[in-house]
Amino acid sequence: MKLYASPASSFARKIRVMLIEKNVSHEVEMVNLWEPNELQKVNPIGKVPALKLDDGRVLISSPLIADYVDSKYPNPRFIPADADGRTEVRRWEALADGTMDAVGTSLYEMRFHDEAKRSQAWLDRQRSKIDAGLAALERMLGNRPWCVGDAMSLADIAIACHLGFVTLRVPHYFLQAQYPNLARLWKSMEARESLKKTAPPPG
Ligand SMILES: N[C@@H](CCC(=O)N[C@@H](CS)C(=O)NCC(=O)O)C(=O)O
Repeated sequence: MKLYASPASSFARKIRVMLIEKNVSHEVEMVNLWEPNELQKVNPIGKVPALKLDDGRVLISSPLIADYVDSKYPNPRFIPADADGRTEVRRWEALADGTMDAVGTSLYEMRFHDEAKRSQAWLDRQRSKIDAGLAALERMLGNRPWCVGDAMSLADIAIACHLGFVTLRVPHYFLQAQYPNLARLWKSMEARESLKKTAPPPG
């Protein structure tokens, strides 16, 4: 099983963290997304993460890959087996991923357009999604230690990975005093070995 990832991708980091936490043997191929690379041979849309299975099939999109990893290696489970628990974890993950999509969309606008050509209206639109997404997650978490139930789930993993990226690349989007509940969760998650081993590189 080979995971295509990039060092900074928080979507790929979700899967890397799961595999480490579950102690599943795997290979990681780090791809430079901005140079010609092998990724398009396995994923036509050229995004990480992509997981090449031993039978040659390739899974793309972190929620699908997370689903595969969690059902194939259920010890420990990060997505509950029961329908309600599963939906709840997926609900959090969708909001965390969607908020991160808006971060990525903003960064691509800044990367591919000189300042004069950037659409401020587009950036403002994305920023309002980011602010609203973080505010909703902050409210949902309240003072509980975990997003769902009484143990770590994919919801906590997704939030920690995305906040790690935001804190490094656009720290002014996530002012910790503004989001104390998320900051507490993020700090406790960052102390785990799996998060330490997958930290995005600075810069
Ligand atoms: N919804 C996808 C998002 C994946 C994604 O946006 N990956 C980014 C890196 S964080 C990527 O590969 N971007 C390269 C590109 O868009 O060309 C998932 O959950 O896997």
